[in-house]
Amino acid sequence: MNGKIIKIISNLYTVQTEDGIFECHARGKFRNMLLTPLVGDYCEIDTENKYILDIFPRKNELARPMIANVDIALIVVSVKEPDLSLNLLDKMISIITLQKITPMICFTKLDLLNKEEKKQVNRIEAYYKKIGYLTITNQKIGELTKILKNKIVVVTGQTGAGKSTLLNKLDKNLHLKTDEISYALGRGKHTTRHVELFKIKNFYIADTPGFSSIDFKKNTKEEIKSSFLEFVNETCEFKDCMHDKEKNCGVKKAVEEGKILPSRYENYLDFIKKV
Ligand SMILES: Nc1nc2c(ncn2[C@@H]2O[C@H](COP(=O)(O)OP(=O)(O)OP(=O)(O)O)[C@@H](O)[C@H]2O)c(=O)[nH]1
Ligand SMILES: [Mg+2]
Ligand SMILES: [Zn+2]
Repeated sequence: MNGKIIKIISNLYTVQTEDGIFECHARGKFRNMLLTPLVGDYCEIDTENKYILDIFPRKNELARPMIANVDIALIVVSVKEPDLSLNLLDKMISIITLQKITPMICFTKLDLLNKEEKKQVNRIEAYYKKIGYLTITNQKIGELTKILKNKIVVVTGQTGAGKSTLLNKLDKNLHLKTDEISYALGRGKHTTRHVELFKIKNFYIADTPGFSSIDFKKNTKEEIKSSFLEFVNETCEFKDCMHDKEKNCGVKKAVEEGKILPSRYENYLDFIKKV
């Protein structure tokens, strides 16, 4: 029978199939093949002896958290407490894009803003939507549920952004712990926290511990350039233009004309200077 691994605790694999849930062990063959079954893996199981027999090829795999076959990474971004950081948002979008996973942005805590600040956030959201990203706020749970239909979703974002709160809103029965500031310290205490895909309605979703900062790993300047969706449409004099010091750069022109959000361009320059 075929199924999906939804939870792993030490060497016990929880597999969801059409006929319900099976707790399975993996065969030694996976150790020999240097293949570690991951949460999100599609597999074939022996339901009688409760063994995983085979793992099907993955479309992608994420290292943090360890999870395979992710359709959407839902980036949870608070607009206050912690304050909105477009630098962190743009970095997460790029990192996720470069892992061949579709990013989606979910703004939270808009209720903490005054009218003027809210308008500003709406303008920012409209920009990201216009250039082609999926965006939502945590006040639109019905709409979010529709977008996530049949998807495997990983929730990611800064500590305290409201990830667990969002999952609890999506499913009233989850009762995930919220406000655990201790994750920010990350000193071993939570490092063994297991990954689990929760089945909510018709989609699967994994909560993850937040972080205070993240960084590009092994990515080149060119890759980072390619992950800025809206830059690709602009024409520059030089085909390999890095949109930095070059003359006749279409991206810089688009920034000056107000077509590209200045923070997107500044963050891009910041990222390529640091790799
Ligand atoms: N006002 C307001 N508070 C919120 C909102 N969403 C979450 N919070 C609060 O923000 C705090 C942090 O929320 P969590 O859901 O624990 O945040 P998290 O992203 O899971 O944090 P970590 O697990 O530490 O990474 C909690 O006190 C929540 O009640 C929101 O939309 N508005
Ligand atoms: Mg949390
Ligand atoms: Zn250019």
